Amino acid sequence: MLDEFIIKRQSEFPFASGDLSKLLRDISLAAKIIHREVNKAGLVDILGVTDNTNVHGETVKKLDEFANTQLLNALQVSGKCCGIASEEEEDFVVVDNEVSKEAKYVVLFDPLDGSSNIDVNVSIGTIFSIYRRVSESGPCRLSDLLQKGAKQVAAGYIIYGSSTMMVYSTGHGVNGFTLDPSIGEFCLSHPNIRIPEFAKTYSINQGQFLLLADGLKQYINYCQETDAATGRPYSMRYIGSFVADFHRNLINGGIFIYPASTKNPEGKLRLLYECNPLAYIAEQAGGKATTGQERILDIEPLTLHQRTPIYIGSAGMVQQAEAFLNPTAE
Ligand code: P6P
Repeated sequence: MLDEFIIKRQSEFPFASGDLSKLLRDISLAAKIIHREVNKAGLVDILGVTDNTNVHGETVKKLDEFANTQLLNALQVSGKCCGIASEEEEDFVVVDNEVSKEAKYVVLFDPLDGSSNIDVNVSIGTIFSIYRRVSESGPCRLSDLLQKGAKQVAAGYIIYGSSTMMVYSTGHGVNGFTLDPSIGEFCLSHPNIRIPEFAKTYSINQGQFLLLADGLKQYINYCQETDAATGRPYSMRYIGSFVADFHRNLINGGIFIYPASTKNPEGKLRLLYECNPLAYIAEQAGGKATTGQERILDIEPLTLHQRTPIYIGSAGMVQQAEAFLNPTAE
């Protein structure tokens, strides 16, 4: 069970206070509540849209709002988190109740990634990222949240699909837990996940092909050429839900690309609460995650909701794509 696993892992680190363990358990509890609503969406009035738009001008789906509220509530009473950033919140949230204001962790999350797929029953996910605060004490500051991904102390996601799985790392490998609804527990189902160095799946929104840089067009053409020795043509798989596309590649191998384009000059996905946590998981599983030029986890963030291009998945495939993007690189 997830709780036992967290406590066992904590015991392996004599200086662990148990705060991170409790934070992970609080997130997993919020995930179980979100799971319950996601899995009855359509039966109750939780599909569809609210009257609200978020900081990005996107219409907020009812389930987005529900998931955001569940995670905010869980973290505000956790006592282990002093600050929060969410895709659904324009500014960061200072958690300054008596038990939390001196807490040593901050959490950033996308409460329900892939929300455009909610109403058509396609897998969606919650993504989270945890840092130790950098400010000494007092209310959480923006600088506590604007840390580069390499400083994460834990990160993970919950995918609400054919089953609900929680996949996370605290820097010592990646483990996957599948929710058994009959007992309401996450059970260890995928110990020590490793991503294959190469595979035969690439994942990109092919509809944007004409908007892409020449090097990336050449890489996509390379994926489509016939070459028995390298198993090409690869298969193109694109769910349109980052967590689902990433999870498939984590388990089977593959590369996911959301690039810069003339439509999205900075890419579309968010650095702090989408790309950093999944880049952390990818690297912990032996994979790679870059912007096509720079390691995702090395990017120094400037704003909470900044975007970044991302090439993530099997290390060998990311390197292959980079060679097409940077033909003159040594
Ligand atoms: P496009 C979902 O809306 C999302 O944020 C990610 O989960 C997904 O990978 C991406 O956008 C899909 O974007 O432009 O291909 O529809």
